[in-house]
Amino acid sequence: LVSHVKARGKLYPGTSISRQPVPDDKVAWSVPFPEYCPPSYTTPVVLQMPAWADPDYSTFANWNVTPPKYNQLDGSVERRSHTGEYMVIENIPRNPCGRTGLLGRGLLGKWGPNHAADSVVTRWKWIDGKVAKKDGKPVMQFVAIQRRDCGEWALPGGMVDPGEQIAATVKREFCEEAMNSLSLTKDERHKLQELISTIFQHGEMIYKGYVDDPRNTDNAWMETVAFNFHDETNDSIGCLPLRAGDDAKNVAWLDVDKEQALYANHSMLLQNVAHLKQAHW
Ligand code: RP5
Ligand code: MG
Ligand code: MG
Repeated sequence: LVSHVKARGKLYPGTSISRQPVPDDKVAWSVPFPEYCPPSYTTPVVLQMPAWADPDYSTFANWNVTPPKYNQLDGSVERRSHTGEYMVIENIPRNPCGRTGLLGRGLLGKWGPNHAADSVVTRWKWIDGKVAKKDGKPVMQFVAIQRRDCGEWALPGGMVDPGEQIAATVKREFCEEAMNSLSLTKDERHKLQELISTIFQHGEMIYKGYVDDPRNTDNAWMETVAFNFHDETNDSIGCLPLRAGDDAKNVAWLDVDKEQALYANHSMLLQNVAHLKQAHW
């Protein structure tokens, strides 16, 4: 596993809580770190136990709550990790990527892996009837959304609902965030879903695993499966009418380039796509 960096950011997102600093060489659990005594934080929303969150069975009020079935498919909730079996110590899972400087679940609802799916929707960049080139390589563009929570540009993506097929999550989240499907009438949404289903038929999985998400903690973390949907001729995906919606405040075609700052480890996902298509990076 690649060491996480954004999951060790000083301030926990949306709070004034500071993580205990974890130096690069102390991230791995196997390295002794006797001074390690991080603060604990779980957002009040999660503690109120909405449908998407696990109980906080570590408190006295919930002492008799049975812990989730870790490393298993727990009813319709996927608690297995893409990274393999994770450690569970006294019913609390341990981040497979190492220390983050914070205990608890932070903003995440589930103990252990919180599963998401992302889409990398791409086309070639055309200028005056030709594909633009940089350093001799064709330049790609991808659909980016600007996240409402932190203002960073990111891939369209979101949480897998219990029992939901990942392919369905990818399409649903793209429609919600990049096409504002939630504001459409039922009929319009149906039409859009049909269109998206044909256009998104041939996706290529380009990543499956841990996400270096700023919301991660020692006991809860993001994982994703990401698919690339590429429009070779700029006549299907390439001309979809984009409109930001739900947790996205902006949507745009951005150039695929290593200088483009993106949320979490989304830049690494794009790098995979650029490599696959032998495009400029
Ligand atoms: C990232 O958070 C994933 O890669 C995905 O893009 C996103 C899912 O969370 P929300 O967009 O629902 O906040 O870790
Ligand atoms: Mg969403
Ligand atoms: Mg999202």
